[in-house]
Amino acid sequence: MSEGKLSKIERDKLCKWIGQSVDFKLLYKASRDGMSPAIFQQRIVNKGPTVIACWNTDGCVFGGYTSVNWVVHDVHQYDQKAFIFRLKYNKEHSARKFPVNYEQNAILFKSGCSPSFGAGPDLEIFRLPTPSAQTSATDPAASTAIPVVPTPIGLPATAVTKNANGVFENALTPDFGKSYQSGGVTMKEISNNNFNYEEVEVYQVPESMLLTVPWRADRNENLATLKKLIEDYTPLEDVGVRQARILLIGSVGAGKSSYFNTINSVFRGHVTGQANTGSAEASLTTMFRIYQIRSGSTPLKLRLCDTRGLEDTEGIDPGDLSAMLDGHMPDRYTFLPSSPISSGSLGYIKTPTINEKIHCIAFVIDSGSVDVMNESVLSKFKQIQKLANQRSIPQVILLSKVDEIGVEVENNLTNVLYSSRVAYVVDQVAQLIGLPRGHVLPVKNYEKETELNETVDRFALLSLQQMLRFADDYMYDALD
Ligand SMILES: Nc1nc2c(ncn2[C@@H]2O[C@H](COP(=O)(O)OP(=O)(O)OP(=O)(O)O)[C@@H](O)[C@H]2O)c(=O)[nH]1
Ligand SMILES: [Mg+2]
Repeated sequence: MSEGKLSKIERDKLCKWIGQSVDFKLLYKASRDGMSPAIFQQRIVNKGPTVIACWNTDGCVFGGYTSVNWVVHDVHQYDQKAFIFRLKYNKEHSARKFPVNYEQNAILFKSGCSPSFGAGPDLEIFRLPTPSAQTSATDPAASTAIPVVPTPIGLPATAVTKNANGVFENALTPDFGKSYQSGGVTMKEISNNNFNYEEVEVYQVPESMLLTVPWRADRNENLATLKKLIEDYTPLEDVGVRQARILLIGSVGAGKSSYFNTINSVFRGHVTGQANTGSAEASLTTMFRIYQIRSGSTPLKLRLCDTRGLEDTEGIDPGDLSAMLDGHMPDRYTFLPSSPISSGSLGYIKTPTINEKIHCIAFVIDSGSVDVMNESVLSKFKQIQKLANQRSIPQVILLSKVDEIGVEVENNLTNVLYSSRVAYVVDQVAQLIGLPRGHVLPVKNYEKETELNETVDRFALLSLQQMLRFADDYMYDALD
């Protein structure tokens, strides 16, 4: 934004109060447009969230924010996010936010009047002069772009005109604190009760999808450190687990095999596609795979277990679930329709050790499917959770395809932790599955890329490390 009088500091302050980083677009400027109900109506109605800022002749800067549309109406509009603010007092920076108290009276824009905040009104922007007050003494030459014809004496004014000094004079007596929380501050301490303006501006502040504060704090470690942490990972020695086993389970096409490929790529140093991935009606993965991952030639002390899609009719039989969790299912076991693995099946592991059991379950869920999750998949998740809880196996949600949540993430993956839409989906999926939000791990898998990307690697490693911590919890539990 280049136009407009708000400084960067002032805009940043407002963004912080609004709770999002926003793009300010100048809609109205008194010195350019004049000051009348008609022009305000023309410029600010139906423009979504707006900031109105006033500069008075004492060097006070104050105004109001609303997150809802201005509409011309006889009754107040509801807005729980509205606030009145002070940015400068007598030329000094003195920022203070006064949130709305009675949301139902947040804003009002009556026909032929000024837009106002609160039922006091707590803040009114201007007041048309009464017929007797409006004289031909106003300087018509001072008003510019939209010329205001001086009102003949005796007729109601239609505008506040500039005086010879270019100031818009207003006699206002707002009743501040009626609908907004004054916190003991008076209107005098905001504006000096001076409503003679050098400038008034209105900005459109379209809701951005980016938060100013991340919905989850990022970790400090750089990529190399995160990688090293996983390379150095060793399961709790005393329990006899050589490699932590993480089970990837979810719907057809959720990104289970792609997640393995992504982790494998990070440690191989280039994008690999060892596991078959793609889209098909039925699951592409037909076998239970217990993947080994190597960093150079050294195997990591963890394994990722890939499975067939859950909703598939030829998919995982309920009887297979407990066999998988308990370590009876061998690597490369082919899932059979309505025929669960049994002790007679080829390779069946009769007496699995704790090393062969699952130590952490990752429900792999496509971000785009959270709203429309298939009932049968959800009930299978619940079934698995029940089995997992009986065995004290920790569970997480790998929220895959996070890049598809919105353009702000698709264009720049580093926005994941700042995207309000990602935050919303994280909340939604945590509720749906019934796990704490901290157990939801957003990831973007390698799919179209041919080269490694630091941010993709970062989220993949963060998720893996979190799962290893949960796997450790399982082992500590087994030890106690
Ligand atoms: N945009 C995007 N696409 C992804 C992501 N992860 C996976 N995909 C794509 O989604 C499709 C399915 O991915 P898979 O990894 O095969 O899914 P799966 O869960 O293993 O599926 P089945 O084995 O068939 O049950 C593939 O076309 C992937 O390229 C991701 O994070 N972002
Ligand atoms: Mg697969």
